[in-house]
Amino acid sequence: MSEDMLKVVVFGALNAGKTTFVEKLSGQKLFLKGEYENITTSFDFVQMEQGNFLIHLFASPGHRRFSFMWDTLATGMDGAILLIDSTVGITPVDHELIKFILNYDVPYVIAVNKNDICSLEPTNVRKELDISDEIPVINTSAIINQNLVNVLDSLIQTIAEKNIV
Ligand SMILES: Nc1nc2c(ncn2[C@@H]2O[C@H](COP(=O)(O)OP(=O)(O)OP(=O)(O)O)[C@@H](O)[C@H]2O)c(=O)[nH]1
Ligand SMILES: [Mg+2]
Repeated sequence: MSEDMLKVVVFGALNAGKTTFVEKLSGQKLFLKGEYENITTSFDFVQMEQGNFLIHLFASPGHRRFSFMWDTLATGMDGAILLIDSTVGITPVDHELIKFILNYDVPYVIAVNKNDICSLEPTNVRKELDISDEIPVINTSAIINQNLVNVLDSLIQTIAEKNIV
């Protein structure tokens, strides 16, 4: 990790809200948006400042057809955000993505998105995904920018703690 730059990647199943998350959190419209019928067919990237850090914020394509890109995006990441679509619930893809992130051994947080129309209890999410109490699980709504900055701040804090010990 360079001193003040963090690479953060948002993962999540198809349609979970990753592109919306990146745009609302950063307050930027993506300059390059590879989309076909609203499905991301490339990856999303913005650069933003948060606290003392310059964040290189990426989001992966959710469609399984583009899963070959996940490893490329994950290379060199300092932390990950797993976005879950609360209107769909926890799916096999979410289980797969947790395993994928764990394999990279980086701090991660879980955002349970679309909280404006549906919500899942964080305790149940933890139980279903079989993750420890230390992993932050935060209800978000990307569309109304609810709790997005809290997700990023929790991740930054977890990354900072990991690098102290
Ligand atoms: N109600 C609601 N809709 C949302 C929210 N976030 C995203 N959406 C909607 O969900 C749909 C998918 O959003 P995207 O941001 O394109 O999802 P994505 O995860 O980037 O999709 P892929 O990259 O194709 O996997 C769009 O219609 C968004 O407007 C949210 O928090 N609440
Ligand atoms: Mg997308």
